[in-house]
Amino acid sequence: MLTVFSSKHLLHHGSELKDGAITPSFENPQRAETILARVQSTGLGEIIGEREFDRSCYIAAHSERYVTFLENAWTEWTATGKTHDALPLVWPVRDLAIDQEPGFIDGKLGFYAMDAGAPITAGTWKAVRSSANVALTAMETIINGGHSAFALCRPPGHHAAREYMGGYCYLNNAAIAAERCLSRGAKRVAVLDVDFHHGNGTQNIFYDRANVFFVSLHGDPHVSYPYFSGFAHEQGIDQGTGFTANYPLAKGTGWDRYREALKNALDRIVTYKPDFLIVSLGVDTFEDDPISHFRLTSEDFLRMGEQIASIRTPTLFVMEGGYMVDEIGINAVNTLQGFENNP
Ligand code: SP5
Ligand code: ZN
Repeated sequence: MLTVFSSKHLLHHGSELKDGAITPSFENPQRAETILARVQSTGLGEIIGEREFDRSCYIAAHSERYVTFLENAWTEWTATGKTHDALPLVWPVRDLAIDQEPGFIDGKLGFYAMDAGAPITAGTWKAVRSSANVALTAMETIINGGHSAFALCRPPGHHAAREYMGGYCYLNNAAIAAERCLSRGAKRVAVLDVDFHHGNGTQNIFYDRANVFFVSLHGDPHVSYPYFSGFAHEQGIDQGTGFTANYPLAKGTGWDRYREALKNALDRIVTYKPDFLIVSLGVDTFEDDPISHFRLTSEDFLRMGEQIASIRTPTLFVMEGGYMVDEIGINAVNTLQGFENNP
């Protein structure tokens, strides 16, 4: 399988608000480097760099003003004299002014963020852009006839909505790739999100759409981040009704229960008959992940890949979360090898 990778991800490394303290983010550069090393040591396939894409590709999935914010945020932040990471402080919840962009960076950060888990640093925009370009480059190879590809994206994307960042995510790489293949002639695309956390951003972007079927398996939001989305009753709206499917799974879910939910999700995707499948590949479902509570083993990721391959659809894997750095490479590449091994 072809891998697309950009070392520009190294430009992004920051902190997050976690358990009441600002600490180094779990989402660190070592993650992508470990996955890359595993791609190399297993001989998964060719590794290529990313191409440049026009900003209009990002605006297909995000608002223009949000992309402008991401482009300028670090400059606006440092113009106030600060040199440390930018994190939001105040949010427009419920009865507050939710539609009016503030004129000052401190307000903008809260306006365009769902949490204090997506720091803006000096290199963030360059890395974020390269991550989206990695997904677009990999998507392009599939549009041009490839059966599968791996976009080794960092930072991840699935918590990023049309107009906000959060959960280590800024641009939604999977959503940007989905919009790209639709604009290149695809009629229907399915996004299967297997990250431990609900892909609230991808759901937000496609919630009222029938040409993107979004399916997510994740920790039950009653007890797991992002807490405010991913419930089973969220199934889409207007024309998109029935084209979002959520499988919240209990704390401690292991392979037996996971496999059943995945089978059900894949059956629904087959019925939808997508031209392309995009897998938001988070491996934070691993038993030793430091911020999650499913119980998948490294072996289980092989089976997950095999199961995904069984639907015989051109597939783009987009890297999302996974924080057990020692094992993240094995688990991500096991999924890809499982996919390739399924005859
Ligand atoms: C892409 C992705 O996987 N983003 C995840 C963002 C999760 N951020 C909040 C995590 C809070 C976990 N708190 C549990 C701490 C256990 N010590
Ligand atoms: Zn996650």
